Amino acid sequence: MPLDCIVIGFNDADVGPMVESRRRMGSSSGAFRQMLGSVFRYQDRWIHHVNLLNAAIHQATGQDTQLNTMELPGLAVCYLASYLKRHGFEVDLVNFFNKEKPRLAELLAGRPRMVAVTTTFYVEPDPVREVVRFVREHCPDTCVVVGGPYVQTICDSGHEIAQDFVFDRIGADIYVNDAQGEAALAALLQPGSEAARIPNLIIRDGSSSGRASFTRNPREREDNDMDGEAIDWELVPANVYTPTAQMFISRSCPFRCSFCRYPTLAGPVRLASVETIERQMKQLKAHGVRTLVFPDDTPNVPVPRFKAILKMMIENDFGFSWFSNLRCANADEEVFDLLEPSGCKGVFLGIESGDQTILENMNKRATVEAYRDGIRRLKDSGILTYCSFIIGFPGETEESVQNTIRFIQETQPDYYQVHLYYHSKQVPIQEQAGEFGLKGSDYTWQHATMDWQRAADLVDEVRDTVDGPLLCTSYVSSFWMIAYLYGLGVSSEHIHAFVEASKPVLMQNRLCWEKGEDPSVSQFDDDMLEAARAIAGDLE
Ligand code: B12
Ligand code: SF4
Repeated sequence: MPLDCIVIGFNDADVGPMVESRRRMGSSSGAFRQMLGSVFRYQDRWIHHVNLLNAAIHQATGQDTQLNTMELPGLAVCYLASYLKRHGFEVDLVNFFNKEKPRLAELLAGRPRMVAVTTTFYVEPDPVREVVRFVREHCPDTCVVVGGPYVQTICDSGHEIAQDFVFDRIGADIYVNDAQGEAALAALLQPGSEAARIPNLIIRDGSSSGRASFTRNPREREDNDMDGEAIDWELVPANVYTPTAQMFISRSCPFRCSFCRYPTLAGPVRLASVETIERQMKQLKAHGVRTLVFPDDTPNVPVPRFKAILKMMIENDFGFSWFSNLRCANADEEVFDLLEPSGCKGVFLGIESGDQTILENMNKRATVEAYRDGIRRLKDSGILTYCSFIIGFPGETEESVQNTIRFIQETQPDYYQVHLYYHSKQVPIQEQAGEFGLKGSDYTWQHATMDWQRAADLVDEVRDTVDGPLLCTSYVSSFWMIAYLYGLGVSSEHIHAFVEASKPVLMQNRLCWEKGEDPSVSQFDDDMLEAARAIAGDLE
């Protein structure tokens, strides 16, 4: 019997073309400046932070480690595979496309009825296109369905003509436009199903006058049950999620930060019950998982539920080490007391600014004081603190940036990242564009008190000035890299030493940009080689 469906996870495309396309935008956009703070240049190639570690380990020991943060189990593939299997379908999954191409080719040789391609982490069509092409090459007749956040982003942002252009480029048969989409996928797989009757589908009709055309079925937001449809880890091969698993314990976010679109895209807040989470943790524990990552944006809200989860983890004595986002302004003494005993090792704090007025403009519903207390309490408990900051939000001034610098210096988190404000016209602050004199979008904007060029210079100033906390790359979050390496048995000290040794390589980007030269490191310094050797030792 052929498989009903293969679910395909992330394709980690070469970051080089994206850097170069941003470079071509030149000084008309902050996109390239932003990128210079996110990637490393090594032997004339642009690479992500974790690939810098691979390169350093190779230089230090000769080993070819191929570490990759995106190897962590993709929640979308695990969720979709579990959902479809629970609904009676024969399904297999490929978590990380790059490493599993030979196995995928074998699976495709069995002529599956359908292939579902996830798009969680893409911001451009080409990596999805590559996956679709691979599928078509190996199994031309199968129905290729693409869904997930990138499809939703395309549908949310462009005119239909622009959307059709991207869909045509990707080359799938059907797209699912929904924050969830699993019910649509299951409906499509039902014998005798009629695609035209399933909500949220965008179906390729064919091409006329050189242009592909698509039919859009009516929109109807899915609202699948967080408990009834929680991942059944028995239905996912254990090698995908050991030794480090990710767990999503809620959907959407109860806040409305004025720079963020996530709550609108994700819909109403839905929470998994503590019993469901406990059941899943028992499964994960039984299969040898030691480290957990919760990618939920606000796992600690509502606070009573979060406490109940932490107490449940302590009572079960799971012994997991775990990492997550945390809104530390929404934690009381009891939460701080429960974190360490429940196994919390590190938290990502979206602080965004050390200036109260900017926090209010952002509608963060947090005070600088609460942030200070929160970081202090976390540090007292020995929990790794990783803080993220935005420079250039509407209302930002020279003085508010100095407040942010002062905040980082005084609170001394372990790690921090700082990035240039990115303005999507779909976020709530756009409604106040007149009030703030806000014009432009993406990385090219200006408002009454700053423009992107000055903000980009100030991002550099923060990086130059801050002393103590370790600088991480912005966006391609090094926090997940830290959790991933920790899960593989690398000590916190060795990760720290590697990140510290990375800073001069990252700073090279800017020095060379200022001189109009291409940066390139080909020989690492002694600190980097020592850090790489230590990590290689931990991995053995
Ligand atoms: C954790 C996370 C990360 C981690 C990933 C760690 C890992 N290895 O998994 C890190 C920090 C590394 C990361 C990096 C990036 N991330 Co990120 N990340 C997230 C986060 C918080 C959670 C993702 C997740 O696991 N969700 C849980 C799963 C279950 O949800 P899901 O993937 O949406 O899948 C559901 C549905 O969409 C659907 N579905 C998914 N695929 C398909 C396919 C089909 C056919 C169907 C029918 C349905 C379907 O099924 C699932 C169940 O309902 C999201 C925000 C969020 N809250 O979701 C951002 C998010 C996915 N990231 C985003 C971005 C932009 C990035 C970066 C590109 C940032 C950057 N500029 O570099 C990088 C990309 C990585 C790379 N190397 O290039 C964007 C994506 C926007 C988009 N695609 O349009 C998001 C949505 C945040 C945002 N609002 O901007 N990220
Ligand atoms: S930034 Fe985080 S807390 Fe704020 S609305 Fe977005 S997801 Fe919620």
